[in-house]
Amino acid sequence: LTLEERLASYVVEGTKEGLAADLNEAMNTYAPLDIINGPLMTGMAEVGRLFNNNELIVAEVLQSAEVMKASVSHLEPFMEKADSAVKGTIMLATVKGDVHDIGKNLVEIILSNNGYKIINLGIKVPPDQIIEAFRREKPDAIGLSGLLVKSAQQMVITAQDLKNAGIDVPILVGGAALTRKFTKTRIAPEYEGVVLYAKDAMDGLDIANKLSD
Ligand code: B1M
Repeated sequence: LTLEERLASYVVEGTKEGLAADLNEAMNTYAPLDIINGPLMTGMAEVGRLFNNNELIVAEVLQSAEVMKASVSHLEPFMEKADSAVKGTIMLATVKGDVHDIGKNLVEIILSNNGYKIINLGIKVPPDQIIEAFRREKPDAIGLSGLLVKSAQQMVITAQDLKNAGIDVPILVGGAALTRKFTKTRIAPEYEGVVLYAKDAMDGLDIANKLSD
């Protein structure tokens, strides 16, 4: 197997044996984030495909998730960090009913490495908890992540509840449950603030930077 194939296969097989050495080798050629977005995500897409075909069970997918998390932790110290003043505070949450957090945590790493203070509320976060934390922390924007189809609907509910609570800061939405079609009109036409879709963590950073300019 090539190095790229081996990296993808750690995720698919859910094994960490040899992972650290191969990640180190990959860093001779690739930037840390490109290793995640490239071979590791290829592996995760394959895990999704196998899971969908009932060829993997939840316990096995959890092991794949562990490999992905371990890889991100291993690569994190080598990621570029902007030495800038705090550009703003962003609150992140995986929406109610959804436990997927690898993507959200990657967004946290990228944003915090690039000058944002992040308040990560975790997973399965109901709207009232987001509202409560918003009042306490007063972030400049709220980021919602969701990977399940029903999470897209949960974002609509969350945005409505935020509006009803008088909140109007920008909302950033992302996660595999969404596509470019999830614009403000689709998610929260009546929300007073902007609602923007980010396809990945770097896109999320670009949007945050545009908002803070
Ligand atoms: Co789940 N799962 N899972 N799962 N899981 C999916 C999402 C699924 C597509 C797999 C499949 O069937 N093909 C499917 C959803 C089907 C659907 O709704 N259409 C699914 C299912 C069904 C389920 C369960 C219901 C299974 C069950 O119990 N029967 C269950 C759900 C439990 C729940 O949430 N209530 C479940 C559970 C799990 C595990 C716990 C085993 C594990 C998650 C572990 C964890 O996160 N701690 C897991 C995993 C790992 C996956 C897949 C295989 C991989 C997800 C992942 O981590 N990708 C996933 C299939 C897939 O996506 N290919 C699948 C890597 C991650 C880096 O990407 O999160 O997309 P992602 O983040 C990207 C972008 O989306 C974006 O940036 C990141 C890249 O830079 N992004 C944002 C994400 N959030 C953002 C926020 C932003 C901006 C960008 O701004 C705020």
